[in-house]
Amino acid sequence: MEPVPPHRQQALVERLSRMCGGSFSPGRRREYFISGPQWAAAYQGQALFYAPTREPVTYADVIREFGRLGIGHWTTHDSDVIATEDLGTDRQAAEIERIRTALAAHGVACSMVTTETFFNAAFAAGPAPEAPELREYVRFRVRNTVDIGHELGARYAVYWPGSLGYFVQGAVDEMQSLEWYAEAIDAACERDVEVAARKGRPTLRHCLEAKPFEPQAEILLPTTDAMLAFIASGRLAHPDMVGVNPEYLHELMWGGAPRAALARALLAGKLWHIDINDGYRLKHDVDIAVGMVNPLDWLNVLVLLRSQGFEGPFNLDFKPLRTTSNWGVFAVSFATAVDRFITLWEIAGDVAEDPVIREATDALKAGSGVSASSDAKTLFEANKELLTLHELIGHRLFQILVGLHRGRAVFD
Ligand code: GCO
Ligand code: MN
Ligand code: MN
Repeated sequence: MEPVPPHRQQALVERLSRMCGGSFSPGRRREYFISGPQWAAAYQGQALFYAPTREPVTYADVIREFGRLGIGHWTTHDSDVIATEDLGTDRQAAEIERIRTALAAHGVACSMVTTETFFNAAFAAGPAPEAPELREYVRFRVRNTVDIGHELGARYAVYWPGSLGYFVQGAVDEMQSLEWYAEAIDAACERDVEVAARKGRPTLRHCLEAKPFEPQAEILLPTTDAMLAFIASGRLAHPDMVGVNPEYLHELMWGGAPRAALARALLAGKLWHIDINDGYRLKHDVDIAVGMVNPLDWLNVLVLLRSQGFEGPFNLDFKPLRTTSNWGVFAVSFATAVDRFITLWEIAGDVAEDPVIREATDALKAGSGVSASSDAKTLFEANKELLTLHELIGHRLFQILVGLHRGRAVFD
């Protein structure tokens, strides 16, 4: 093949994207409760061993591009859009006005706000540090995020405790830290009750997000299950206002089954928000876009969510690859991530309707009809052939994922 000079490269990517097909219109994309994070779009490709590969982008760029793509919701950290030193000041109020204008101009709604309590040097000792003045600063940040959320019309607030943990054992008192972290969440909820009443708005849904490792060596609340236990611990003043925001990859990172983790959150009535992405088990937080690594697992996750009536928000918390250009972040990363999600969501609908899966599932539940009370051997024999359906269901899910159920020709 001939070399592709720089000025022809975007056209090539565009032509090959069109050849991929399977993309949805912006209007269709807007029918789903999908949100795009400011920080994901603005991620410049940097990491500990990686220099940035992309130019900075502003929230105005991100909101405009989300609007154009049909990503109807936008999410942000407080400090993604307001300089840390401006938080809580008149300059914040002016910036919020500009953000509202940008959102309205592009038909995008702010669905969720989140507090950055990990990046700034003030959080060197995490979001529940020993010094009272640092904890007061954390409370200021979460209260202020609640204010921002109400100003921007959000319905959700997310908290990822980030560095709630330690590098060296014994330096941090786990019990005390967890109690202090509960105080920060209480401060957010209490502010919310006040502001919501003043503004005549519903209170926000406060969602805790866990990650098993990074950025601390050991994490105090590493999994969604740990978050559920924290919510139920009796330490929170408003446990009814607090739920979870599981991130697909974060459950995979500790070796868990994301679908089972989501099921446990659903059982507890606390699944309120999800970060959607992909990656590998027992590895670091690679934040690959949804469906690129584990499409079959994702299909099963969506089958569960659809069957339980969970319809979002689905927050695209991924990192566009470092090899993707600024232009490619919107033209390829976000566009294809949304389209893969919608495709998997629709295929999950096919699973629910599929006659093979339906009959197999019903048959398993009907059992053999043989009553053999405590005779284990007879009970086993009576169900033996029926249980073979488990493997057939697994095969059928594969067929549905690759479209074989729609009559794709078999290979001779
Ligand atoms: C991560 C986390 C974050 C959080 C965000 C919202 O992997 O870094 O998932 O992206 O979701 O801070 O609280
Ligand atoms: Mn996340
Ligand atoms: Mn992540």
